[in-house]
Amino acid sequence: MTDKRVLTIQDISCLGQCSLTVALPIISACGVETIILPSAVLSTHTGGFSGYTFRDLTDDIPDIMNHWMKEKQSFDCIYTGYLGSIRQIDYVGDLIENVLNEGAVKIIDPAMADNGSLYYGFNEEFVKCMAGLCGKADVVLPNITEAAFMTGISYRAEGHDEEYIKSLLDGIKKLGAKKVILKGISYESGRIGVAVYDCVADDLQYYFTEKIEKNSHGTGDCYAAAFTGAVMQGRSEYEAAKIAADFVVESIKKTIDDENHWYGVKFEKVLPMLVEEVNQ
Ligand code: PXL
Repeated sequence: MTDKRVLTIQDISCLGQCSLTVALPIISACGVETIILPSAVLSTHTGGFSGYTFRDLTDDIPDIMNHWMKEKQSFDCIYTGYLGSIRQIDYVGDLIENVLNEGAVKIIDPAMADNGSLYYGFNEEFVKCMAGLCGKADVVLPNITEAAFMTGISYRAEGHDEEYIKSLLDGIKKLGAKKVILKGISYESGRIGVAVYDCVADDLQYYFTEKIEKNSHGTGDCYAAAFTGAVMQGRSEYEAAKIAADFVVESIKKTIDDENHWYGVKFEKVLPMLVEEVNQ
């Protein structure tokens, strides 16, 4: 069996424990070769810092892709996270067409919103294009806010019920996605979970963990990276969703007592547990 290779395209936020600076170490720790395509370089992420630098690398994306094509390099999975513009979303479509092996897994994390609001710099048009990209995915990993934006269903912070969750899942299915991992579901206080929905088989499962009352940045990126690593190592989507959830909860716990560490989570401390779980 040849080893699997994942291509991930996201920004580099030099400081901030998100996007590529978490995807590369996490997927690599899972034992999976990780090819990166940096879409931009920022001094920090945009969620709470001000005055950050921003170097747009959009124009490099087609050149990088063309070089890989010339070198006959192709990949078993594409995993996309934070994308900075509609043009970048279009280029992801080109990468899907041109540098994936037959049967490659397309994992799209529509990282663009949380807690009921879009991240700085995004608008309705971007949401529409991201919804289009999600329609091409094998697995989409939205949180409740992103699912609400992409389906046009109103956002509910908590007090979810199954009817609400199923309407979001059905909306994402209608975009064309094959599987949905919907994050941030709250059916009872003190518990939070993910829905793992197979759109084709119409099969819905849940996994719940304790809810830690802390708004943490970058946890969606840690979740998607751990999920991708686990799936590439042959775990089912449900197992991968569970492994990723436990990884994120432990990462938040390792961070919660350090009030200076507000910008991300100390996922590095939990990599040994992740590696063990993925390889069990
Ligand atoms: O964690 C998502 C993310 C990634 N990259 C950048 C961000 C954010 C969220 O705010 O600002 C640059």
